[in-house]
Parts: sequence; C-alpha cells; structure tokens
Amino acid sequence: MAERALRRGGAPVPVRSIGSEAGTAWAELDHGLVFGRPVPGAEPGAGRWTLRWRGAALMGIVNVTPDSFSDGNRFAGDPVAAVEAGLRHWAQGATFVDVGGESSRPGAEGVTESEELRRVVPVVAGLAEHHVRVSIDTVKPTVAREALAAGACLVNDIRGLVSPAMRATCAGAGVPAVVMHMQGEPRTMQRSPRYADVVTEVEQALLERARLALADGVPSVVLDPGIGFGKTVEHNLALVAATRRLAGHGIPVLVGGSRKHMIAALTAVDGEPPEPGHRLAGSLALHLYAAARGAALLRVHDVAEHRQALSVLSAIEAFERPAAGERHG
Ligand code: HH2
Repeated sequence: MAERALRRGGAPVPVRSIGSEAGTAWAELDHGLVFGRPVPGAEPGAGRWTLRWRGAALMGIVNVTPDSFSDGNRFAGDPVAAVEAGLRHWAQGATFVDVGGESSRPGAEGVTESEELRRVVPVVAGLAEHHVRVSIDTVKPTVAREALAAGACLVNDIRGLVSPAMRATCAGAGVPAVVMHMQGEPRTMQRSPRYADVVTEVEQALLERARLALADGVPSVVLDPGIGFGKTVEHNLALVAATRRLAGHGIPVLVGGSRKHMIAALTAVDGEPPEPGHRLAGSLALHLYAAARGAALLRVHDVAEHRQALSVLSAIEAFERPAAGERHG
C-alpha cells in the first residue's frame, strides 16, 4: 500500500492508469479509510476499522457560518436547520457530512475558538446522534478535539495538518484526516498566487504532509489539491486536469470545486459571472471529470444532483466497456 510506503519513507507507488480510456472503470476503483475506532459502516479487523467504497463518494457541505461564499447565513444560529440539511445530504447518499464553522473564502477573517465551537458542536452532535459520518472542517486542534468527542469521525484541515497538535489530535482520536493544500492563508491567498509548476509543487507538498501525518500516527489520510486556495483559475484547471496523476499514489484524493469562483470565471456571460447558487452545472462538469480520473471523494453542496450524474456516467461506461471475456477473446 502506498500509505505504508510513505510511512516507511519509501517512494510512492507509480502512477496507475485510471479512467475509461485506460480500461479501468473509475466506478469500480476500491477506496478505503482506516480508523482506530468504530465508525458506522466500517469493517473491524486487527484493532482497526476500515471504511471501503467504490468510485467517487460524496462529502456533503454544511457551513454553520454567517459568511460562507455560497450558503453563508443559511444555518448560522440555527443548529436545527443545519442538522436537517446534514440529514438531507446523508439521506441523498453522502458518505460524509462536512460541518464547518469558519469560512475560508478568499478575504475571510478568522473566528475565535469559542465562537467556532459554539457553531459546530451542537450540529456535529445532532448528526452523530443519527449515526451520520461527520467530518469536521477546522484548522483548530481544540475545535477538532471537541467535534470528535461530539461524534465526528474525520478531520478536514485546510491547512493540511501542518500543526503538530492537529496531527496529535487525529492520531490520539484514531481518525483519518483530509490533508488539503493551500498557498498562503484565506485572508490574502488570492492576491498573487505563484508556482513554477503547480502540479508538482502541490503533489510534493501533499505527499510530504501525508508522510508527516502517518509518521505521527494518523491512521490514514485523504489528499486534496485545494481548489481555489491560493490558486488562479489556470492553477485550478491544471490541478483538476492532473487528478489521475494525484490519485496515482494509492491514497484517496478529494476534489472540492463546488460552486467556486473558477466556475464563475469560466462561465460568465457578457462579463456577468453566475451567482454561487447558479453554478451547479459547472460544478457537475468539474466533479464528473475528476471522478472519471480516480477522485475518491467530491466535496459538494448538491448531493442528490451529483449522485444522479455519477450514476448515469457509470451506467453508460459499464455499457460501453466490453465484458472481461470479450475484451481478451
Ligand atoms: N473548500 C472550502 C472549505 N473547505 N475543505 C476541503 N478539504 N477542500 C475544499 O476544497 C474546501 C474545504 C471552501 O468552500 P465552502 O466551504 O463552500 O465555503 P466557505 O469556506 O466560504 O465556508
């Protein structure tokens, strides 16, 4: 396993060929996350629990913030509505519901620990009561710890676990983490993002962060190129186009482009970019592309619509591909 090689400091496994053109169906690719504690749907074995799935799974977004770029103020101050939104994502087929209490949109100011805790803990607890797999979207180890105690089972850290305390929190709780790439910090990250080779730099940074996390005892990780986090539209396009390469390390890859600025920038009509609530079609195109090239998780606002699109794509591809016997016959 690539994670084992990273833990030993060995070279990552070579790039796999994924995708319909390569003859490997993305919808049949096996993905898994290892936990050090029981999680709904995970199989026990040797003191660990493994959650397995095939193809691209969905992470439904619930932002309990007044200022998120898309659903800001929808659930702020209303944990009951936030829990209902999370339950809707879950019923529509999300594998994780991602709860966040601090916006990371470009220019966003941070919130205090106590305010973030006040926003997220009741929502996490309300969802966990219904056996929903909750991921906590935070950069603060204390918020992660409290959310895990309230029933979350995955940490989504847009700072990529640079904090040793965050790595220790995940390791101590026996939960995996999403290791996301960001250049700079939300307040200033979009001022002048620069890379000599964006794909190589992001890939190397993610592998290094993953190695650190695994070495510190985090049971498993997800890699995320961080669409829109210190990146121009071209940087984002290069990274989405490199999904097959990023997924080739044998570590699950998450892509999160839902309703983001790059979609608005690519689809403006007469200089008018669509509002976040009108970026679903572009989000679907981006995510289907990534799914077909091996992305294991898609972080989305619209779970039912993504589920429908993924089901149709995989059904067509299954029909297109010859049966194994015919292929070699
Ligand atoms: N994007 C956002 C927040 N968290 N986490 C991961 N792993 N990957 C992402 O791409 C990602 C993320 C930003 O989107 P959103 O939560 O919709 O908005 P806001 O940050 O304004 O709350």
